[in-house]
Amino acid sequence: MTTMLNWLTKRAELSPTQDAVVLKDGTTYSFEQLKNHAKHMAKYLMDLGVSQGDHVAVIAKNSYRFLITVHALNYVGAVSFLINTRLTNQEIDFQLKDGQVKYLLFDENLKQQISELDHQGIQLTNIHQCPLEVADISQVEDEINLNNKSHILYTSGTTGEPKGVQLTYNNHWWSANASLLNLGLYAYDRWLLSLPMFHVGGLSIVYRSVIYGIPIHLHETFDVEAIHHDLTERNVTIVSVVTVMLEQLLERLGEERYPDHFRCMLLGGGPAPKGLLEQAKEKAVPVYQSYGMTETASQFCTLDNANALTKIGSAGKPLFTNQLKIVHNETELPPHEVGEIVVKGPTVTMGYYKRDDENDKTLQNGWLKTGDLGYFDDEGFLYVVDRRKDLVISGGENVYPAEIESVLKSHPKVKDAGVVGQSDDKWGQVPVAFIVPKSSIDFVELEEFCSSQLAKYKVPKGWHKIDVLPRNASKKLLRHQLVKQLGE
Ligand code: S0N
Ligand code: AMP
Ligand code: MG
Ligand code: MG
Ligand code: MG
Repeated sequence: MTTMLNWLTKRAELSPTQDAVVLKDGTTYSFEQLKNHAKHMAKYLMDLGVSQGDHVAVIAKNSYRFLITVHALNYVGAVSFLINTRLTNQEIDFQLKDGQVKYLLFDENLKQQISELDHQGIQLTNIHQCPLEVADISQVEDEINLNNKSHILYTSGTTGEPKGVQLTYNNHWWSANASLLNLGLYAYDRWLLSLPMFHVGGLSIVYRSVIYGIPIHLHETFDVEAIHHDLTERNVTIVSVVTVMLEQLLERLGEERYPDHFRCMLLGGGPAPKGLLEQAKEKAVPVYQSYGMTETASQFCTLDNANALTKIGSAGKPLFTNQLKIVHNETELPPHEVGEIVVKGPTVTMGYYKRDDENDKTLQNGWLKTGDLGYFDDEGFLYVVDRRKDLVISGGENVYPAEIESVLKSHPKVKDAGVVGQSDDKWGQVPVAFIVPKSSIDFVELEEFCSSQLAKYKVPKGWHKIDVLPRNASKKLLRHQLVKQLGE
């Protein structure tokens, strides 16, 4: 068992007056203030009965309160389920049940939606109503056990059923340190957080901030103008983005240039078109392309800026703590041969919650089979060529065709359905559906049917009628043939 002081406690001891957070309106909170707020919230939650190891869901958009909540739950020692606010109630209900959640903490602004959830047996708490002062917080535990679970974050699965990725403090600790050993640290660093904190891309910035002792510029929404302002006027040095954000920021930048102290645009969550990376290069924007996933607690490989020009399209090398191999038929492949990306290291998940079969298949001797395909070049730089089975990424959000197909097939007028990704100028890719109807069918009706059950970004954006879906002898859907029909 390895214990440490809670990272926020330690940070507040080392740098109490340093800014922990800068909000869009300029309000700042120091690490000492953030610690006190988080401890008060922890005490309040403990008084409600929340205990160490309890499963606690949080449904919130980015805000200072959400940040406090993340730290408060660490002080309690609870296992936090950070839930994507774009999901429908049906999708959220699944996670609450599957995760055996006992408490649900929610954002004031989402009150209406929360009231419609199936929250039987789950205690609800409005995070904006937790008092942040006065209580005696001396009893709040300051030590963390690095082997304990801190989060369970759901990702959809190839079979259509979402599964919870279990992350420990150890995973976050090593992730923050692996990033540090690659990007380095300056006393004046400031990390802009506009990615949602319910995904690991946003969450990992929360931990980097307390471990490194640098401020987060916390944005509640993706507001291009406000981010541009922070990058050009407020001394931000690093920002994490997905492709669609990079695209919009470059457009806003126009002929301007970011100041010299802006040193890293960390790009993750999916592939980026070469043209966009070249455009960034022309504008002298220091893009660091990365490869990572929820299962690796954020970036696993990152292309440093020194190689950004010569290795365009590569996701770099595995970070210091990490090992990666390319495998086919249990054999490790030499450079330039494409195979499955298999990863090992202290940031890799211990497995999916309650999915023993899946864990036996994907996690062996610490090596995680990602399902993604890639190759190394002669110098050990990784190129990701295809994503885990059929995954469509729309604006950094994952869309699994199987999940949408199972909803479509449950509609009484649908005999069979196939979903694939189609290139999209704005989102990178969007899902489109091929439908074999049972009887005469109206796509508007199907669209509404999907919207009632699936997050908006998962609802097909294109619809095609088809007589029969291409399947192989064992009835497996041949999605690449559908993709061909789209002329992709
Ligand atoms: C791109 C975002 C910000 C777009 O959201 P925006 O502009 O706020 O949209 P809204 O105003 O809410 O809605 C407008 C309309 O757009 C639709 N919509 C919104 N998002 C999408 C989407 N993704 N796809 C399709 N449609 C979308 C809305 O439904 C609405 O529609 P209408 O008008 O019809 O009602 C937002 O999508 C966003 O935040 N995306 C990023 C999500 C994310 O965090 N992805 C990363 C996940 N991966 C990881 O966390 C692991 C990798 C990682 O750790 C990492 C990632 C990036 C950078 C660094 C790292 C790292 O390793 O550290
Ligand atoms: P998530 O857990 O939601 O971040 O999804 C992770 C998945 O995104 C990975 O398994 C990959 O399929 C995909 N992905 C991440 N980084 C890249 C990249 N650089 N290029 C292509 N796909 C990526
Ligand atoms: Mg709803
Ligand atoms: Mg918007
Ligand atoms: Mg995702």
